[in-house]
Amino acid sequence: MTLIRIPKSWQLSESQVTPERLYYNRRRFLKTLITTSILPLAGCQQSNSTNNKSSTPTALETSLNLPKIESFQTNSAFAQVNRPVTEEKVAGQYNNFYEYGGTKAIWMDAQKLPTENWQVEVTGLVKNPRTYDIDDLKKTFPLEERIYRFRCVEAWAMVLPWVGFPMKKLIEAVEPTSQAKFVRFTSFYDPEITTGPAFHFGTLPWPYTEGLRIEEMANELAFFALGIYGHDLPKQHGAPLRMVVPWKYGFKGAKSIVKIEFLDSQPATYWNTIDPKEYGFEANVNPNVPHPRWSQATEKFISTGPGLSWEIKETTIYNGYGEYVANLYA
Ligand SMILES: Nc1nc2c(c(=O)[nH]1)N[C@H]1C(S)=C(S)[C@@H](COP(=O)(O)O)O[C@H]1N2
Ligand SMILES: [Mo]
Repeated sequence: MTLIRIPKSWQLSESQVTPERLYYNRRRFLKTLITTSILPLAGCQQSNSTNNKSSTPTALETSLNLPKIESFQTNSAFAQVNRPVTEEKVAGQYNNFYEYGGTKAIWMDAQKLPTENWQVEVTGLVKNPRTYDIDDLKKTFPLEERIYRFRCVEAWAMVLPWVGFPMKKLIEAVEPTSQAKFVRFTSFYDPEITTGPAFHFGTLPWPYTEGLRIEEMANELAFFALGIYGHDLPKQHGAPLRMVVPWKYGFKGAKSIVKIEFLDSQPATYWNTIDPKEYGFEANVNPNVPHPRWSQATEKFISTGPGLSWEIKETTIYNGYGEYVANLYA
């Protein structure tokens, strides 16, 4: 088996393919992992190997091992996909979260995010504006687990088991007026804490915002995650609440949401403001629409352990979710 170390920048190297190792069943997969050692990931000096049998949790493990979510259903429509679930420690130390830096290795810096007494304001063109805290959300909306494909615009892909609730449930609760056509989602921002990548300091359109058409938000797939791998969201994944829109590129899924606004016109969003040609407002996964600087015809499916490697796979239109969303773009 060939392990490919992932270089710091995506565009640097094309890759070889690792043998396919598919585990359709997450529990079987997790069992397998226990007997398998994990190599440290490239580009992350602080990552600790789990080779040693020490019972002291590593910093990474501490950042991932959060309170279990007490009760959630497994949504049988989304109980598996035709690829293995990405190993938790791989997903948890390979992230995009520009508020904490411009590399994939931000998991440690993201621990600065203050998640206590978090509030999410839902406002704008709605009949019932409301500010929720995280407990309110957990009590108000029945939680479910959904295993979704995940595809970043940079062409890496994973499979992640989210815990949360469908966005349409929030729409039903706040009742948008007929004028509401778009929704803007705003991430936590505090220049003292979210200092971002040094090379862009002061020049980026913070706070991070994203937007959807209201019909996209009402789609069955659109999801708010409060958890992942059965427990609360780790900070690096966008604690305590993030968007998950699996037919779209990952950048459409804002992390650490503090505000949700129903609007009558299309909002300016973070990446779209930086470069609208590279990061369209719509930005659905599509093998036929290349990014101006690279093809989207294939993707790098980050393999489940041991070590960090990938397999080249063909990109699927709407990331494989066409039966749910193609009608939105007819
Ligand atoms: N607030 C905020 N949300 C964000 C980002 C970010 O930099 N800041 N990056 C986006 C991008 S480009 C991707 S691919 C995903 C990565 O999610 P993950 O690190 O949990 O896999 O988060 C998205 N949400
Ligand atoms: Mo991304």
